[in-house]
Amino acid sequence: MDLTQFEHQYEQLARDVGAFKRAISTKLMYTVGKDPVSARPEDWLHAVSHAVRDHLVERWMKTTRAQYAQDVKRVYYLSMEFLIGRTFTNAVLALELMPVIRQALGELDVDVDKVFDLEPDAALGNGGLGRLAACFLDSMATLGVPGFGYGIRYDYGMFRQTIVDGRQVEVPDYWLTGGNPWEFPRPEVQYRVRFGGHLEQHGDTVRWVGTDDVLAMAYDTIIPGYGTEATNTLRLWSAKATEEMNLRAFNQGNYFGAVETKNHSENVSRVLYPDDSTASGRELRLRQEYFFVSASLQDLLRRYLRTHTGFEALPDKVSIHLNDTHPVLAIPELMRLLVDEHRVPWTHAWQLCQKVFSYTNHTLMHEALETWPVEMLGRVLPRHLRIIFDINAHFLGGVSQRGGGDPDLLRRVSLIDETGERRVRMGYLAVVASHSVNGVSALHSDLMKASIFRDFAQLWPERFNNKTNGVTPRRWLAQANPGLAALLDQRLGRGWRRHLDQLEGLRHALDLPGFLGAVRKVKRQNKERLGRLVLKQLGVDLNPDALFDVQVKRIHEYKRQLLNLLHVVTRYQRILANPDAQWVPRVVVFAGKAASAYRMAKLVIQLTNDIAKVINNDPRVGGRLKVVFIPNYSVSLAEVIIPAADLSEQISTAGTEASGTGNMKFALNGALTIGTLDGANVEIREQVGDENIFIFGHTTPEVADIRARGYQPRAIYEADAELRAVLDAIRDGVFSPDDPGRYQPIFDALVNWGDHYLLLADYASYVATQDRVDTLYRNADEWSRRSVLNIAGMGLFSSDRTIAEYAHEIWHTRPVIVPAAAVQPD
Ligand code: B1N
Repeated sequence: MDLTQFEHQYEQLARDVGAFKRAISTKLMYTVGKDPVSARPEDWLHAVSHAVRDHLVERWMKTTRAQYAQDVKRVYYLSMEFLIGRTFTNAVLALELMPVIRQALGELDVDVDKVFDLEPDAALGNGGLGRLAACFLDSMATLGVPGFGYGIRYDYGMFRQTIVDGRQVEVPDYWLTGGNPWEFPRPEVQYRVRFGGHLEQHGDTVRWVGTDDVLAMAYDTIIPGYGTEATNTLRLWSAKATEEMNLRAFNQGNYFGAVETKNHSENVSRVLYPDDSTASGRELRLRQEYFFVSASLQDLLRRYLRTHTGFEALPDKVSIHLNDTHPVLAIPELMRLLVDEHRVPWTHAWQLCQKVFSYTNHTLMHEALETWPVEMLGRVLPRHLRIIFDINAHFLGGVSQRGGGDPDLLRRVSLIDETGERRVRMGYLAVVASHSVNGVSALHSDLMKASIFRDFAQLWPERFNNKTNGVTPRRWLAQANPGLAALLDQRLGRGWRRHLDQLEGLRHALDLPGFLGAVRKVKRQNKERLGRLVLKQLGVDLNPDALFDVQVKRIHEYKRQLLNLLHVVTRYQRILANPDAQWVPRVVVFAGKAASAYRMAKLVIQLTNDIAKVINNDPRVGGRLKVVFIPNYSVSLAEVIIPAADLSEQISTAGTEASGTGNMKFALNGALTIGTLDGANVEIREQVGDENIFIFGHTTPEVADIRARGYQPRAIYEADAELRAVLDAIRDGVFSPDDPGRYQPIFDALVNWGDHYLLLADYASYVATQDRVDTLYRNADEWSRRSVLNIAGMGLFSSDRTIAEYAHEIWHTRPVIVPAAAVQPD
């Protein structure tokens, strides 16, 4: 008798489980070197990771072979940051192996969830920019785009944030302690990267000599695609001292000196700069940027030259994407390699550059726009400075030929800022050398053309375009929110993982009996999951029926966590003034890191913790308001926090947040947004409908107008009694009785020093909108309906859509065709 399909599947599962049990046990013994009786959970994690990795390796090799056979155009995504987070669950889901792995580990008597939770995050990034790069890798693989990530293998990733007496204390993140089962060291792939030295001119040719060198060694990580065999590579560079550096010093008999020099040269890949949207301006950072860019370009040229002679075909086979200005030294480096090493004539080399490079801008914040002192660049990279001067002369020559009668134009667009200490403007260099310059949301791309690149947008309007950011639904829905994913699978089938616009289908489910209740139940379970974490970490008990109001992101003045706190204190004072009213219970959740040198951001963290302490322990509040600051925000923490949110706080001053991607993750998980018309919030509103999002505050032109007219925050403070009471309480030490003057600087920043981000101007509108939030939350069905309409509208914000746009409109790449899997023999 024929077996039914179900029985077939069951038999297959049993076979797979058996095979994985054997594979895991083998890895435990022969790769990890542990006896099952003494293996720690960490050992099991390594064993099962290696077992899963083997499956990816087969796909990886197949993809690489197909890429060569089809001579595809490759995209190189150069980024100082890749904020990957954990890999294990992601890999298992990509292989559709979760049930098999769970059962196999269960049968081996391993506590599955405990083991999953042991994996350290790969935190090789700061925030949105680094996480975007990670989502892009996932989407490139999923779409079969032949994409390579190139970056730095930092020994220390983003610092671990601890909170001591309410204050942020940074702890180093040595994430490689337990070994990294996902990386493949490639000691055979090493390039020499040169620093310092001087130039010698020989007729027409320039020689760069007398340099201090360091080696860049490759480490590869497999990037699996979802629902495809296509698999890509993230190649990260680690610094190693050169042989001659070792020998020279050792031979002089100075053993310790030798080790010191070696350490010094290897410092270049030691640690991630913990700055988000602020410039760092340190020489080591410049060296890091050049280090990974030089190794990457040598590597990709070598790969190209393996199958091509001459550089004629380079633009048809290679696209190099610059993730912000951090990798912009790739431009003079490509010129150097082509002109100095491969003897390509300058003009031809420059044409190649312009066809190969494209650039994404991620911020308009003046302090984050990279410039390097001419003096420093000339010392660290003399050849590159000379090339930049030559590019500038060639470019300015062209501009003056076009005329236009603006005598100031040349000074304004010059790659060298001559006001004060001479500096190289890296953003301008990127624009001049690229065929495409894009912003990351519609609003940001418009503002970019009107502000920082205004003159260039007039010179070359065709170069500028928008690519609104997106997030990968695999990690941010399937992995982070298995409850919601299961519900979507029931209603819509499994296709949304690759075709997120299928979420539109939820509109038809709104009136199905029980559907809104089921959505609510999932949300409640996610809130309970977060509640358990908060209880364990902070000892604070959260009521899962309360409205979970969440702001998690880097701490920065422009993101206005402080405005959120002004509302929290307002609510606190209202509860005290009117204790018998029917308050909608709220839990206000904060998380996020402050750059280690950013005083004001650190003070905001301390204020949050001080406010939390007072409110959570005030018996008069009676649990109707709770405030928590969850330490050490990270990708893996975000995966727990975001699915538990009812309300998503996206409240930056209009015109300051380039896009935001947290805003998309929250809405995708059914949170309603309270936000300004900033970044991608504008497009989120268009997708979900004005009725289903809480928009407040001044718009970008209004902000400009207020500033132009001479903004007077003190007048607002004096006119609004409720706001005044809040600010006075903060100033007078209500939340810092042990140190009453602690928050005077915050009061001053808002009331006396100009309130640069217009918190006071948006306060009344924000608080009134929070009242509307309460009103809606009282109507559970209506809230859930709008929550579903948010999910339904998020199709556009898949990073698959974003990457498809980059691939078609900027890179002009086609997917690699990976031959379908051969039928597995029994
Ligand atoms: O890039 C994200 C956007 O969604 C955010 O709005 C934007 O703030 C973020 C210097 C940055 N812009 N600039 C940075 C990061 C590190 C650093 O050292 C600047 N990050 C962003 C993705 O587009």
